[in-house]
Amino acid sequence: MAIPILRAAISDSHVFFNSLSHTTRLLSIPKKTRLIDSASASASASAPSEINPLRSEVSFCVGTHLIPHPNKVDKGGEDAFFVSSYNGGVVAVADGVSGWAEQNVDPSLFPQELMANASNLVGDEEVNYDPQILLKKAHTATSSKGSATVIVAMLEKNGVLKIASVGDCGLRVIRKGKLIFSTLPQEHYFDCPYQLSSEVTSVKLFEGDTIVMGSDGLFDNVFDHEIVSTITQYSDAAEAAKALANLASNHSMDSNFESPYSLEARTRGFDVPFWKKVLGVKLTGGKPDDITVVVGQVVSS
Ligand SMILES: [Mn+2]
Repeated sequence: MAIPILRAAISDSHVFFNSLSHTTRLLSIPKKTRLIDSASASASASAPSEINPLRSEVSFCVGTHLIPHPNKVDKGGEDAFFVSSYNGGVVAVADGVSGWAEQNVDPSLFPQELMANASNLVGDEEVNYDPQILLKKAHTATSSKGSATVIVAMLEKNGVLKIASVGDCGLRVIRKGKLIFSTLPQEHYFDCPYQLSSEVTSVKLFEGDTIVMGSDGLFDNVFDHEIVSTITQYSDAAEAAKALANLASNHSMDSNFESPYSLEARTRGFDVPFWKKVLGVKLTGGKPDDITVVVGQVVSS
């Protein structure tokens, strides 16, 4: 049911996922049998569409692209993500916290296992199409040591997108060439003890809308206006995701680029030493990181 697109947690399949970047597109998300069960609270949302055939249903057409940190190419980096065609489509990104490497823990294992578990649990009856419950159950099922920032978005066929997020992975919604929704980065990690106090955010999407989801490697290096202009240039979701990832990668290695990251750092009082400032040196530059981009186009299904 779910199509996990993860870098491998098993070393045997490492090579398969080890390409510098990979692009996967669900050209058309296969029709799924509607989940009908008595426990489903979304039954009220799904039943009327059966009665009213004129109501259009939507789903995601998804393109993805991942570029690992230049120093972590051999292992594929510490981001993980999955895409599922369940219901209107489910997309998720997790970014492992690198600090675990100091304790001899591979920081990539936790986000990979978390995403694999989430991908397996997408259709779970108890998850009931709630991204927060999905994260909670996926976390409970994860045994790897580590922590991550994570975002999950689930599209219902009526166009309601439900988002749960911990940390600074983000999501943007673009409608008719304009940014109409943005998640706010949070200061904490998805970690033990599990805390996800934030509520699930819902956004109503319509055919023609595009979502851009990514790890901080995207949002630290690419401004929202660049995301919007890139999205409007590409009709193909996979090409759009690749273009955004490449833009983020180029900016991340450009020490002169005034990146969202460097602006934010200066806002928070981080800067080059005073004696350098006197010489006209500014804190600039992108931030090298793993870069994951998921582009979802809302199409009628
Ligand atoms: Mn990151």
